[in-house]
Amino acid sequence: MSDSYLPKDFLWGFATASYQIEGAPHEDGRADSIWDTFTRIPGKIADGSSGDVACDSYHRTDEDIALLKQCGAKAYRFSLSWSRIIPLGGRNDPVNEKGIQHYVKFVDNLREAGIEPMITLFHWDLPDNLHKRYGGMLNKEEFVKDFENYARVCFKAFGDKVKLWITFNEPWCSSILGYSTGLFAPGRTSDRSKSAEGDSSTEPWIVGHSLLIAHGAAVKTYREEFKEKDGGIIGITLNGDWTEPWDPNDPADVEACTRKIEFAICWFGDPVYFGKYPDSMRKQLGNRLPEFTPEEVALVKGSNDFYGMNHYCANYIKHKDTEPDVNDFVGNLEILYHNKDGEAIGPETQSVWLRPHPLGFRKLIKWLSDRYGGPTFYVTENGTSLKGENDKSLEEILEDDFRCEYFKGYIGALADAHAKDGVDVRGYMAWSLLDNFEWAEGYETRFGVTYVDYTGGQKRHPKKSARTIGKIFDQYIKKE
Ligand code: PNW
Repeated sequence: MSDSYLPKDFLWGFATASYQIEGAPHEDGRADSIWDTFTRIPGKIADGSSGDVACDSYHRTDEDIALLKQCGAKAYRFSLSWSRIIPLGGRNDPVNEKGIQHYVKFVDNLREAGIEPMITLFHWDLPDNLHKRYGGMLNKEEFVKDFENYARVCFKAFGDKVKLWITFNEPWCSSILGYSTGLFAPGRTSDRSKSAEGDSSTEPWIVGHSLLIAHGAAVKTYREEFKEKDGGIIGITLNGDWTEPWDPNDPADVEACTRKIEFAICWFGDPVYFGKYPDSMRKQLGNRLPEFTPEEVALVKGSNDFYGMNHYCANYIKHKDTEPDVNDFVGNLEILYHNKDGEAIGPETQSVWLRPHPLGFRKLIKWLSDRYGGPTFYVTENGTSLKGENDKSLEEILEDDFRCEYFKGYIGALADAHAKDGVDVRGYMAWSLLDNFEWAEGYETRFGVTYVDYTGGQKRHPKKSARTIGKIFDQYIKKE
């Protein structure tokens, strides 16, 4: 048994996102989000599916809460569908009372079950109308005002019951996957160069900037109008992998490791903690990376009450000697799954990008803690898919030892980071409570601790990992 531990009031549970689980896209006044329209474009989703039904969680809130209780979860992180709350999205558009009531009831039921709600305001499902009306996240002036208005509507409706708020989930994904590779909605790529579609050499950086300013504006609103009365905390959730050098004896690879983290995480982390973009990004991107005005610095710098950390895996990094491509967004380097000696960073999973490497979790959270002056962390996502899980029999799927081992490794690494490295971490949400709509991969990739039978009426079957996570936390959380 390890002598590491997690603090007494440690809050652990599971995470999901509205578009990935809810279904019911046209019920009670909800309008399209960019993911509804994106999934209708042939070829965008691996299995041609959409979130139209997903886990049917819109109709099964009681079942989902029962699952959380069964697992022993103390908290649940979920996102609100902006399109249910303000279907047309904008500050002058009507608020949909039915959408609000759905979530009020859900939050009440969670709390009655003794489960602490953690709300993400934006997990990628922008009201489609805002994208069509003015270009959505590309249009900073309009987007910031509309997001701030939406956030205020949510704080007003749920602020007395919800104490943990996240503005944006993984702005890197919205910016890069939505506006550079085009793998995610709204799917702008400009086929990697300038065209009528857009300009992937500038758009992702503009979108990232809009998201940061919108985050800052929503936090300001919360602090000025709600914090004193409601007493909650608010932050942004950033994703990012740990990096190890391809050749540890090559200083250029070692340097490239830091640069990779700066491009992936510090792109958003540095503005939030320091009020500026990393020098490595400015150097490579020049004036394609927007500048912060003094007013924007004031909004964004210091805007996190806590750091929301999504983390899944690690990579090996090899520097490049060539000039960076105009569409490069990683920091002019190669991301590899094997090092110079042919050693794998971790086992394969169903997700090409995901190779588990628990020690990298400990290293990254300590690295971030050092860089940002020891902030409070909530791990807002961590989990894994499992190679070939979809092709197995139900009995085999429910014995998900690979996932159990993943959680043992990662939660142990987190306890080490806390107990041995002094990292201030207060919570952990596993991704995910349920198998769900895995974006461009459709339903073929499963991250749930609960199997969802998509052809059998969305019936839920808890896997072994659903019972294991609580036991792991039991070992680590201090009793007094
Ligand atoms: C996160 N990548 O997304 C999201 O927050 C979840 O909605 C998602 O289901 C989960 O991780 C599992 O994928 C990511 O390509 C999607 O590096 C893609 C990447 C990273 C995170």
